[in-house]
Amino acid sequence: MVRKPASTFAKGITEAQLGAPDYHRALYQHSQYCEILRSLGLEVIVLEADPRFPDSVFVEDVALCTSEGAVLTRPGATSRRKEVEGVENTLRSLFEKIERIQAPGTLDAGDVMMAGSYFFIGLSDRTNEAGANQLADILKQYSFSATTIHLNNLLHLKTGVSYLEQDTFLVSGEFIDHPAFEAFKTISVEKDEAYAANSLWINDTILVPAGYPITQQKIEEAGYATLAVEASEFRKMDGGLSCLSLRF
Ligand code: CIR
Repeated sequence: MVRKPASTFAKGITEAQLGAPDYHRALYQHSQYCEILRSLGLEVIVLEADPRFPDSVFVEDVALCTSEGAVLTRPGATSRRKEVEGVENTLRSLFEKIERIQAPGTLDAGDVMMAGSYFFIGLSDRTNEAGANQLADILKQYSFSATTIHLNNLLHLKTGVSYLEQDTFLVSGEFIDHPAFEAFKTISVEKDEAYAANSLWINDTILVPAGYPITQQKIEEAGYATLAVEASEFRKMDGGLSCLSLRF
């Protein structure tokens, strides 16, 4: 599930200092992203843009979809809190079980990394302990395991870590040699290419943001097929490839 970029996209939250995004280029990159998902065998549900919420294209943050049920989040940024309403009806038509993170908990699902039946939940400026604990309890009811992991510098856990299936994590910055991932194989991302740490496994192909050749090559050398995907306008607003979709 994706949501089209809003005309107000450039008014969203960002610390990237890369200048304002070009809305028309963002629309184009978003439609290309959807095409790539379709070409890899996914059905794509496209929600209409909502100009009241500049960050609403980053739909990953407002819900967590699992094989057992979906969880509506309570985003940490108050300007994003009502984005949840925009996905709720569609998720209710798709999932029998829907849970919700409750105040005082906050949680952005960009902080949640699924690795099989195991979930890592990042504690960040957006996700607090109450939110993470509520999610861990819900996941345990679903018979999944969950553990929390503290973030020092990153916006979201998935800004710095991606699970590439096959017991392999792509890791950058503070997550290189992090004990949480010591039981897994890891591919490390160099500092200059940190944005590519948010790469996305889709049906055995890894989508890597375009312009990060060293990371793309490392992923290929580990035996994966890759596709480079243009995401420059989303990067300007601190979003990566995973942030643009809810996958289930
Ligand atoms: C925000 O600051 O919330 C958005 N501008 C970017 C959200 C990116 N989402 C993600 O990493 N999952």
